[in-house]
Amino acid sequence: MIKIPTALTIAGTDPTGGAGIQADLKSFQEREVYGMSILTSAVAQNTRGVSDLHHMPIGFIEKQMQAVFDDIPPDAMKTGMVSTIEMMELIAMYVKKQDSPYVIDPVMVATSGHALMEKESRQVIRDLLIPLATIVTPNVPEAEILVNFKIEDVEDLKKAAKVIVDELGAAAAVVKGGHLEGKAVDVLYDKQVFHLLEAERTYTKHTHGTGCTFSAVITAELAKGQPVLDAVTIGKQFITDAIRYTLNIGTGSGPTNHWGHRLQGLPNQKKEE
Ligand code: PXL
Repeated sequence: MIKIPTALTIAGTDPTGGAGIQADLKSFQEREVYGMSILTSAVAQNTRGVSDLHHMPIGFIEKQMQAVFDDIPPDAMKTGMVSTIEMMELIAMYVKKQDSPYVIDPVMVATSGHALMEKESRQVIRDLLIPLATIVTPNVPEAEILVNFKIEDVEDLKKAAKVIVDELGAAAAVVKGGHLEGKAVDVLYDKQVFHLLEAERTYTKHTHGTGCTFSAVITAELAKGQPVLDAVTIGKQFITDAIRYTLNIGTGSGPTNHWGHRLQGLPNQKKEE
């Protein structure tokens, strides 16, 4: 019997399906990894913005964690929207008990400007969760909060990735340059080498959930046993296609196309050794 890789997302919801847990599960599925999800917060939002949110009681999040880990321990996991300090403490406890890869998408503020992480939690994600990460995947505004300096060009992306790894203790970081001008360049640093991942930029407003999708694909590939560089390279190709083959859904910043990669023929299987 072939062992099916499994991946878990711990995150918030997007009822319009483009971001959060919904984007993660679609991405796991597209990469042929069995997807599981634990809900941290229910978010009332659409492509125009967030109107309300409710955090799950901490005891209930713990019950969900027990349900998954007692039955189907994931081959890799990711966290997205984790708003409160107590949620972070709970997640840290579970991550420390297992040795599968752990991806952090340090979701802080929605594109619409709505805070998805409480301000007091910023220090705690830095101190408690980031040292446990296989890879952290911040965009420019998130990286600026984590490293405390302004990021304006590729050199700054490199500096930020180095601080996240060498000073904050993650095993690797990919700082995404999507918010900067020009080519869409991301910088991956794994304590040894900087890798620059470049793609042609698609000019579109439909970028809702790009961060969730990118980090979910990385998680799926790590679940298959792919090395970090390969996982990030596949993630970059996947999100580039998802943005390029836009769906044009919604009246605001619409979702990306989770099957865009199929239109490009990206291989879905783990590479031959
Ligand atoms: O893409 C960041 C993000 C993550 N998780 C949830 C979100 C968003 C952005 O809107 O709503 C639940």
